[in-house]
Amino acid sequence: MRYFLVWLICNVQLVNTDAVELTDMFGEIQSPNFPDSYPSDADVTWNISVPDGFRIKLYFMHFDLESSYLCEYDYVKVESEDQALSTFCGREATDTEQTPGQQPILSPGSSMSITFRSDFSNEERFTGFDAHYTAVDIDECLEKSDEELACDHHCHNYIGGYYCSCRFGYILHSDNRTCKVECSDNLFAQRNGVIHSPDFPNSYPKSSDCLYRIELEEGFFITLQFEDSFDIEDHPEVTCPYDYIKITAGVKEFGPFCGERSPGRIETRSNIIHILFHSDNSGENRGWKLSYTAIGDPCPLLEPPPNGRIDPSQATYTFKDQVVITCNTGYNVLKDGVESESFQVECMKDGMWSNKVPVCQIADCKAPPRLEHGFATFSSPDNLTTFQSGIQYSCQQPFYQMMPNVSGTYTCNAKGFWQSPELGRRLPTCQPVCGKPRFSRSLLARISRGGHAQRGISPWIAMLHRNGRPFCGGSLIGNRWIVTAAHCLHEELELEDPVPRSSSIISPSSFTIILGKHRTQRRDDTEQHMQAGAIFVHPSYKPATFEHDIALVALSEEARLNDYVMPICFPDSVLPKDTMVIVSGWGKQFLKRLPEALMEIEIPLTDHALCKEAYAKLQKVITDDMICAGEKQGGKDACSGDSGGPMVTLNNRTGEWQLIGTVSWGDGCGLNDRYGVYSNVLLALPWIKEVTGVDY
Ligand code: 4AZ
Repeated sequence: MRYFLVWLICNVQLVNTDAVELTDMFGEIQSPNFPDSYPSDADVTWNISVPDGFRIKLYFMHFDLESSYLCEYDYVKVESEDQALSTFCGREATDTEQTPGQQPILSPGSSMSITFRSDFSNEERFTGFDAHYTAVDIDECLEKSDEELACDHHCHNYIGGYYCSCRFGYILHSDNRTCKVECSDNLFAQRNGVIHSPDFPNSYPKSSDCLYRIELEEGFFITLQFEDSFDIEDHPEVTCPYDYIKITAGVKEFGPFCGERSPGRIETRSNIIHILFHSDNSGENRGWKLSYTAIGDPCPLLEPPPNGRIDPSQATYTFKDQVVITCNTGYNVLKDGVESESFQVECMKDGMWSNKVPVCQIADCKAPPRLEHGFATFSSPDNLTTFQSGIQYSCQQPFYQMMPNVSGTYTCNAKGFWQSPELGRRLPTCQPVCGKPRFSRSLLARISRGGHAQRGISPWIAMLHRNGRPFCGGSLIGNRWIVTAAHCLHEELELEDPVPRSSSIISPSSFTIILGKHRTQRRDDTEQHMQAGAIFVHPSYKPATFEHDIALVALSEEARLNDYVMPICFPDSVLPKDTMVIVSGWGKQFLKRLPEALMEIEIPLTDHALCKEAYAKLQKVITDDMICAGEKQGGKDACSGDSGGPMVTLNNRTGEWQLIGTVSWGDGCGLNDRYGVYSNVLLALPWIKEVTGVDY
């Protein structure tokens, strides 16, 4: 009797009479008639299949089959992908037969087939089996030991499958398994460097094609030096079938290289090199590392020029090497007629220097600049003007002196400039010596009485000459200024005129200034005739009151200083009353006669209050810009024609004569209790210095 019965728990498809296809994720299978005894001659197969990434777990809850040697009669056979997993029969396991017991059965893949078979007879009544199955996830990450299928870096399992990912810096290859690197764009443009496989000395990435380009200027030759540590996957018989390194240098090729022997040193003689490193999808090798250098053809040895040097100093120079030629201190680089501090030459690709070595020429200060009223003398007999030569500036003695008071020694410095320890590159000036007449007063007694001055004793005095006769005096300041009285430079004016009008000032061309003058109406050998260039009247001058009766006349040419022509010095302090001063001039004498020659008197300065008082009686005001001098009893006094002339005194500290005042006015001449009135030079000094620029 042949029959069979199939229990269908869920979605069971009958393909033929003895095979059941099961595709659900879980289910139950039972022997026919279960829990009743199963029929004879039963032959049922359950084909369970679940999606990829799952396996099937089968668990028997009940098992009761006829027992037979090696399960020949009745049995349950579990297979997977044509491979028998187990065959069960009986009730309990023996040495030769197995029962499923408590142990679940796992399929290696996603399908399992279970076959139940009974023979034609059963000696007893057997209830068969009842089993459950479920689809269980495969953890591929744990199970894929096969290197071909395992993830290269990270494995991530999920229900029904897995995926691979890569470490930072790597990208997943299209095989979804290996991790490669993007390394096709490495450009090296330096003259030396180091290149190595990715991650060296750790294993290099798989499935990668790395390109390293070294591209230098034409003229360089690149040399590669591989380190001894070299490890690229190879094959005992075939040359580098998996991983390799290949070098292209222009038309030349080097490699492929693989294995553990380093290629060592490779002289490519090329300026452009491509290094290709290929790895396949398997293998764990450490890779390689190289350093490269590039040099060009050498240039001929360079000799430094005499008195010069070359930096840097090397035994050999090759393409692109640059040297700087500099000269020793005091020498300058001379190239094509142009002087400079340094000169650079470069080794070219053809092995020639870009330029010839220049010469070092000694710095030359050239002829020393001219010093007005002075001169330079050379320290060396052959008048050398080159580096470290010396010169000595001097002023025309004794009428000019050096200002500031320095040695006047200059040395030619390394930069080609005359340089002094005190003034650097600035020149001193030669200023007129003031107030030191060659002739000194020998007969003071005579002066005290008033009388003719000695020739040259007052070399600063100037005679203002107009219409054939002297009309005023003045004093030489510096070598081109005369200080005089403002009223001397006025046309005859009405005393009511409160302020000087410019039109009332006489024309500079209408009078002459005579220096070195002594005699009144006869020519002197020493005289120098000068023209006035311009007239400057004190801005506060009041013709009506003679306040600030002082003016400056610019000479149209410089005075030639000598024993008879010398400027007077400026005053430096207020003098006490009774200080003796000397007044000189060609003014009228008593009896209204002109003297034959320059006259001078020595008188004391008058107390300002006393003078004020004396003139108050006459309703005349003595202001602070006026100084009075003279003796109470009268006698010695300046007079008409002396105006503008000097009132001087000897500064005992400096030994110089100073200009204290200029003759201005007075009530009559030499009268008792009347004093001569002079314009105060010290008070006008700021204005004088500003207008003349003279400051010594
Ligand atoms: C004058 O007429 C003049 N006694 C100068 C000075 C004096 C008087 C007059 C002082 O130039």
